[in-house]
Amino acid sequence: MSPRTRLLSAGALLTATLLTPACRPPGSRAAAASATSPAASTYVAPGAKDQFYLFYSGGHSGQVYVAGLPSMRHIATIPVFARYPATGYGYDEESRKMLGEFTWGDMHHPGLSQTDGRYDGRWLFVNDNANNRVARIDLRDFKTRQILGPIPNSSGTHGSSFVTENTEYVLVATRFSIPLPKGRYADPQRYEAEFSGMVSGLAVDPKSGTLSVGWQILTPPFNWDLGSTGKGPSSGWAFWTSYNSEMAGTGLEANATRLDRDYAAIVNWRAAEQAIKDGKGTLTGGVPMIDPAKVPGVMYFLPVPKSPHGIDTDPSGRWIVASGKLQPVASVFDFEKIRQAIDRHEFTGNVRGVPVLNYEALLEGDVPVGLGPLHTQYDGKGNAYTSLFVESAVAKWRLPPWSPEDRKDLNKVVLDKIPVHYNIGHLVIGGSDTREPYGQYLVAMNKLSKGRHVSVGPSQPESSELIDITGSKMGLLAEAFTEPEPHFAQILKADRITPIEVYPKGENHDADAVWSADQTGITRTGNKVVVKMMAIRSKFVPDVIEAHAGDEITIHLTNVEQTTDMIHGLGIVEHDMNVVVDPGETKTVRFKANKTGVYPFYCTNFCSALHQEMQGYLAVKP
Ligand code: RUQ
Ligand code: CUA
Repeated sequence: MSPRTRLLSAGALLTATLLTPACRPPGSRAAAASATSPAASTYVAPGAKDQFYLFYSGGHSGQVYVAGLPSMRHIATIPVFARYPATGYGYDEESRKMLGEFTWGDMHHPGLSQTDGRYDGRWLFVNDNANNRVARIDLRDFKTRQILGPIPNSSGTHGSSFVTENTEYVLVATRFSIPLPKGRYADPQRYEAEFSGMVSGLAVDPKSGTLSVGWQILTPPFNWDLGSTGKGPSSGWAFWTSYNSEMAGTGLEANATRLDRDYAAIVNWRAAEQAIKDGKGTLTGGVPMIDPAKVPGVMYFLPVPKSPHGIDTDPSGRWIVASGKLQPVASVFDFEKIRQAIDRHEFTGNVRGVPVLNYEALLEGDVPVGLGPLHTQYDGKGNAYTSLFVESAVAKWRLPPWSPEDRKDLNKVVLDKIPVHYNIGHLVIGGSDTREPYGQYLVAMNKLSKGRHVSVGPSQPESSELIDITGSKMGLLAEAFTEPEPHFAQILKADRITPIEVYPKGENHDADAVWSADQTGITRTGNKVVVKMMAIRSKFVPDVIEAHAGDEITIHLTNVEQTTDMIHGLGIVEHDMNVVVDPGETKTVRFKANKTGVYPFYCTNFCSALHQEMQGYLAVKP
């Protein structure tokens, strides 16, 4: 089939999908009957625990949500890019500083840290498409420990967070292009001439996990989309799709879908790293930047079907699968052939000095998976699973090697299809991006739920579905609300990590921590009042803070408990202040006492039978 006929049939099938069984009305008898037996396999009895963590991005809520699998129960919220009074995040000095000038973020793709191509359970990295940041969550305590950014020379970190095999880097590509350096004005009508995109290598400190911008690669103003990192034969490489190879500055809906092919970037990140070491970068916005036209070997372009979205490396690292959302196929490329073509300089031309590989020569096959293919995940047993946005389904298909028979009609490698409700975006299989996927479960993260829950008004609840992938046919097990706006997720075996539940006293190096009543106190220097306060069941010491209007008040609050789940909060009435301290933790809050009067403060986290008595006063004199 030529790309054009493919497109035509996509259009025809699109109309047909409106009538498919995927849209069977919820609550129909068939649905109710089939729901009884699978329920047992997702049932986690009281006192029993889930087998897996599901970390899913909260989109423009800016948070990471944690659910257990297979129960799909939401068990935790990890605030990252937005304040969250439930844990006091964004109120104390440390987290306020991390959040900086922004009150929200748009999180899309969480990525777990890896060692030797397997999840090591140390960190979870997440991106903020809106404010060009990437954050690191420490899985030792499930807390956000760093927010890096805004990343220089970058706009829209959508193409992240892709972690390399040994967490050398978190790789980021830009969704938007801008005139460089950042802050420079250029007429958007001069988009092609004036705007640039960027691929960034964020270096990860192997001990602390601290992120820093290592290097960048300048790109044409394509809109970079999803990506993945290599392993095995593709170790040291990374891949992104793009749309808008037309380089249209405005009216993208029409102007960025004119050409039949867009480009995927094939990036040799080890070569980029080496080029920087060899001094081939130019300092731009404080970051060494590589122009791939001047430094050969770091970047290549591979044509892929029109307006692609996902590009996913299989667990062996040999097969690279790109999906064009406007064509009903998953295109499979053999990295070994890509590598050979690169070594032999078999290019069809170049775009701005970046060599272009030969699509026809490198394509292993276009698998007719269905309509609106977005993302592909792997079970580690030779099968791939592609989400079909338009068709509201997941297609299961077989990776190469294919027999000559298969090749004659690749419909034969499509093994199964299951409807989802509705319009699936991402899907996730535990460990799909590692050498050893867990298989077992697939979670479909659906974009629209259209009446799958009791109505709560115009803002329809989001819905994700748990699918059993252990058999030859996929089986729908359960459906659950997932906080908006879910994008990608990661699944981690629960026994892979042992989070701490108390901060050991010996580890608290805060100079202002206090552990007994005699260490607490209030000192005044000019109009600065410093309070060292202790929280313990069920009191604050001291429990009266005297101040004058206009004073700057700093409270260092230590929770001296060393017992699991003994958490205290400090909320100050009419002061927009709430800090929460975990056992053994010290946090600092700072604010202006600019109102005279007496303002109660109290413990906001239920801690004991006398929790209600845990209170005090901020007494402000004129
Ligand atoms: S994108 S629905 Cu933001 Cu992850 Cu593909
Ligand atoms: Cu301390 Cu409630």
